[in-house]
Amino acid sequence: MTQFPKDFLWGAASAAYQVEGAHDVDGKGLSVWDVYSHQPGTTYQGTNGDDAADHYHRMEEDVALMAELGMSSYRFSISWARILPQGKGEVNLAGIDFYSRLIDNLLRHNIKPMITLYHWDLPQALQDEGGWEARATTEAFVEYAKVCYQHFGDRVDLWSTFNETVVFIGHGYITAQHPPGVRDPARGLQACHHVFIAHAKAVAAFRKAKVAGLVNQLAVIGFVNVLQPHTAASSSQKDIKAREIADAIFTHWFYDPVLKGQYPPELLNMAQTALGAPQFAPGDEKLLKDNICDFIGVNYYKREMIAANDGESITTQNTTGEKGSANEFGFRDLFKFVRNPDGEYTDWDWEIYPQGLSDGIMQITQRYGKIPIYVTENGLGYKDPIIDGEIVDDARIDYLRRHIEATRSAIALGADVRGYYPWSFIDLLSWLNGYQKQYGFVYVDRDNNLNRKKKKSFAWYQNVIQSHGQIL
Ligand code: BGP
Repeated sequence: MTQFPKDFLWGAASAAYQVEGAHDVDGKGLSVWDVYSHQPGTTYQGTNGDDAADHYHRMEEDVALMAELGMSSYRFSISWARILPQGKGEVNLAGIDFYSRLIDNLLRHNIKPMITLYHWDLPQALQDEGGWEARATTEAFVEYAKVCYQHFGDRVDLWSTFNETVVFIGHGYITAQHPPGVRDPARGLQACHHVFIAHAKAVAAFRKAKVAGLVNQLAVIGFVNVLQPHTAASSSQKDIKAREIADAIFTHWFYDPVLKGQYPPELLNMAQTALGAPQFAPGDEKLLKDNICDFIGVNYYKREMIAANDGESITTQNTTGEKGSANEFGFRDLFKFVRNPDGEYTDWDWEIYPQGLSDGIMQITQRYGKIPIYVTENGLGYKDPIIDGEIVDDARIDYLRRHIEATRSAIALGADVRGYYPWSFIDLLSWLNGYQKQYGFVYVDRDNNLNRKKKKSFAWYQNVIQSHGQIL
């Protein structure tokens, strides 16, 4: 049986807005999520991240739990507005201090930090100036990235710029479920282009700064995408064609610019003809071409079944009332997302399909060559049963076990997978689903002072890590 490589990282992931809380203390500026989640009707029962898991104040306790778990890496995001309250200009030293202490604590326990610079929490001050639609935001992002390189670059080897552009742009500008809550695909495509430009500029600045990481190895910088493999619902030509279109829109559009340095040409042409966007500024092509990133992070939760749409109108809303299905993304003439009649689904209607993780990794490896890949998120959103005071999350153990096996299969097939980060280390805020959708190895008692308690999966993952994947 294939072994995990010797240096394979066993991690877990989180994001600032979902875990930190302390949304307005110690000089932090407001982010778009701080503002948006306070508007009526935007989130599940009005939940927000004001307190989240209060990781900001309990960081040392949390890192001690990570160490007990045996994690060799921790993926977290930096809150831009904690570092630069207005998005640019004045630096908030209390924010620098928090992340600096976090990094030092991790290193003390031999846990490699992996930083995500942007996990959706744009400073509101920049949104007020146009957000990602404004070209100037790309410059503000580079300014912010450079502050992070300067303060943390001597200790952090693994960096990524953006998390899941398809989600924050798709929901921000097409389904209107994330800030800025717009329904306008042309504006979305322009905003999306600026994200790729901001990424390319931040990669250029990273290389120019020769960010060293620990012991003067050159640190690396990547990009994190959703990995959502598509399967044709039947072997009919029209479903196969529909699947190809879904791949081009949801996968190639988001991976090609950072791994090939260009958009898929046919799709770019279609978008520019139909919507007049994205518009390029002089030099953009070269910027993308010159700044291919070092690795790709993939977040995998589910696959999607695709069929040709024969003109019927589709509305989907799952049992929990969560909206945001990809069917709402506005490509109804081209294809539709269908349920797998034989599929295994979560309470939120996400298909559990471990093979999709290995298939997706192999699709990337085939399209872009053998690039380093990290599985930067993977996990089960679940209402964990509490039996006699114990959190018995067997379903999570089963989900993770099968997906770690799928990761191993991809390695056996020749992919260069270097780490696996379950979502999440701790129960945290689900953007649109509040605190009822749990993901962590560590439970947070929301009725009792946010106290931490280890779940059954904690001991299980501890064994997985200790045995380097042997006990699966
Ligand atoms: C990913 C995000 C994470 C996390 C996860 C689970 O798309 O990068 O931040 O939220 O999805 O999603 P949800 O909370 O909607 O279940």
